[in-house]
Amino acid sequence: MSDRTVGVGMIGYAFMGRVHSQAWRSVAAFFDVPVIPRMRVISGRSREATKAAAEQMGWEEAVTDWREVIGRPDVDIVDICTPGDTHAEIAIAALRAGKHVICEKPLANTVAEAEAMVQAAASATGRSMVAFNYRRVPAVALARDLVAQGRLGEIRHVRAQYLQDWIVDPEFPLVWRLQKDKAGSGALGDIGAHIIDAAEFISGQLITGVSALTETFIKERPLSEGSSGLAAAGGSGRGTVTVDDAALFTARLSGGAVGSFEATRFATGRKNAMRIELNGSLGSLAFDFESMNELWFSEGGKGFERILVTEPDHPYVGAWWPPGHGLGYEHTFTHEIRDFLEAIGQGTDPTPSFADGLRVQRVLAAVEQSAADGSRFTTVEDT
Ligand code: 4PW
Repeated sequence: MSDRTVGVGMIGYAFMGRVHSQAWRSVAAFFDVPVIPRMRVISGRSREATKAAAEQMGWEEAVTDWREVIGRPDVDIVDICTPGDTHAEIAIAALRAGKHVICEKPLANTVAEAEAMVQAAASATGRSMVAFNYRRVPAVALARDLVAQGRLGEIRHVRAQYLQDWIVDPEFPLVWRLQKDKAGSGALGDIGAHIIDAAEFISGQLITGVSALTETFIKERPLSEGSSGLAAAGGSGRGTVTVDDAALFTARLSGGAVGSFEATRFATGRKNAMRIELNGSLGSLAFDFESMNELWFSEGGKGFERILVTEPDHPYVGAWWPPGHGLGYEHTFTHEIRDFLEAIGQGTDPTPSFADGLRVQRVLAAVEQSAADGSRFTTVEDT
């Protein structure tokens, strides 16, 4: 076996586990990565279901205790795809065991947990990364490049929305994403975290303070009997929704820009509209994930024009198909794993780091605090 092989163990195998598995499976077939992942083992609570998932997704073994994954000498990388309430415990244990760790977003359910994860990462030999996959949409990476090149000039406005509608039906069950003890928050942490990260990533500015409001439209839902992806079946009995359905806030950013942010699962007809627009003194750009191969760009006083982000010299694109053939949601995870393996191979720290994850967590906390205080402007800790 090649000495470039690294063993991977994944905790959790649902929606994010499936898409991460696809990335682990395909990355070395398309990118020239310095280390080659071997999909050793996954862990989940039900023996039968985990075994079936392992077979279907290409993992060699299945276990029912995540500690077993972390204890294995043939596992070098631990991939955390569980709900947020378990991230801190698993990540800290894996880092202490000398593993490299990639962890789904948001990094944790609270700022305190995220701080403990950052501390563990700082004293670890393994590398760590938080999985904000939308940074690896080619159009998003191109947007950041255009801003960094100064093509937009001084950034004045950041306008970001993440719009979904999968829980509009009041009879949609109370899945874990609607429970505060499991998910930390609702639309805010699940999808708001993505636009916070994307806004800071593209603009190069940090959110320093926010004024927010949140709303829970449907207070009670049927208990959940089973879920897959974002779909679920309801059982008998009802339970209380303990998270926000929608979160809106205005923000100030470190470079002088002002921002507006909206994260909701009640935007009927919008399925996964992760949108961001930046307006600068020289130009503007706009992106919508529902048309993820396009970036709209304006400069020289002209209106917006479309850039089809499928050229081989666009970020990540050269590894895939001929111009115009387009990429999808799953490719963003392959790109993320590619960058993670690249950093491991080169002995550098991947981004976004756990510290970047903590930053987002602090913005989420400021949003919740501001909303609880009647939208009072709230400074983001440490900016
Ligand atoms: O990270 C996000 C999820 O938790 C995703 O990219 C989309 O929104 C799909 O599910 C949720």
